[in-house]
Amino acid sequence: MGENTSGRVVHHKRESCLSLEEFVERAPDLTAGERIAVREILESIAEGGREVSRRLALGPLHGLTGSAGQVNVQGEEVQAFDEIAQEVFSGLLGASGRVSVLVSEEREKPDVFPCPSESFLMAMDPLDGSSNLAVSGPVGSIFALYRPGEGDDDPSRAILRATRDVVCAAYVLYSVSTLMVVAFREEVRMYALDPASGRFMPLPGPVRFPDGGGQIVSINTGNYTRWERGIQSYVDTLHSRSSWSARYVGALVMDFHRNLLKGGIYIYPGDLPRGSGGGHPEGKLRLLFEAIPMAFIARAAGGLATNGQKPILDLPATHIHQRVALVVGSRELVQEFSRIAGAPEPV
Ligand code: AHM
Ligand code: MG
Repeated sequence: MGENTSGRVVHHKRESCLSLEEFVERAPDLTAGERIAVREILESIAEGGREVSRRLALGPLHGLTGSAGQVNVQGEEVQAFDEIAQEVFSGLLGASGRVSVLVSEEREKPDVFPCPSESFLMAMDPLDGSSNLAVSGPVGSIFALYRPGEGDDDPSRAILRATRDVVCAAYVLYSVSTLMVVAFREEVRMYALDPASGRFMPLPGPVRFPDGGGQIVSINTGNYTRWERGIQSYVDTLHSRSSWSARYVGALVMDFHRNLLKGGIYIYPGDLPRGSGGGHPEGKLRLLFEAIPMAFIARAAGGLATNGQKPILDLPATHIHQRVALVVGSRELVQEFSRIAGAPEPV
């Protein structure tokens, strides 16, 4: 239910909407205890999303659009909001008693929290695309939830071993509206924040990439001369066509979300150093904080994700802050990319 632009309340078809609680209730392969834990974690993410959304809206009034003057473990400047979002989410997830190990793009080492009962390991990027804040552009928060393995007390090793056992992934998109998108193995659902009640209301679903795969390509072509030949060939091929659209916001959550709803592909390949620019030979994005969660959501929505060689969800994780090339989107467009770029076809 919601209000349309004329002030009239819109009723979505009840049967196509699932509350967060109902969605967790029908998620596959969870024990009764895990189901409760997952629901509480998602409620913490919703609460954090609401708080971050509220503070982002006030950002320009508080002068919070630029750099906090610190450097994070990736060697990048920390925006003030990166740190705020980190504190908001780690505070709520830590207090939930359901996340035993939390790794974050903003922290070099894992946070470890006491957990009395069923608990999960989590990786998060608390605020992705934060350079967009300087222009009030969209940003997002990204999460993946892993089932702990047996007998590994070292938190870093535990999460690296668990990355192939994603239970649930989610993102919060802060844009014209604040949306929360949640995926279990085979289904993706979407929720919109009602600022008046502070509640995330279910939208009709499930969410799937549209039939045919779409025509949108999101890639930073400013890096063209730094790419290997296969990526250049792919972009050259696009330019010889009449029917495709380039769309690139420079915030993964926004670019992915548009492509999920409209049909498209997001690509951030490795790029070689040029001149004084450092480049990202292994890719810019991080396996744990960005690639795995988006790959899991894409697969649950009928799409695919690869690093150009292997499916993202099959890659071994060797380091918490490991970077990776990312190609993610509809099945049709990722398969086409692989054919043209000369990469093995992802399955
Ligand atoms: P961040 O984690 O430092 O915010 O960087 C990740 C972001 C992605 O959201 C976005 O897709 C990409 O970096 C944009 O990079 P570029 O500006 O090099 O195109
Ligand atoms: Mg990021």
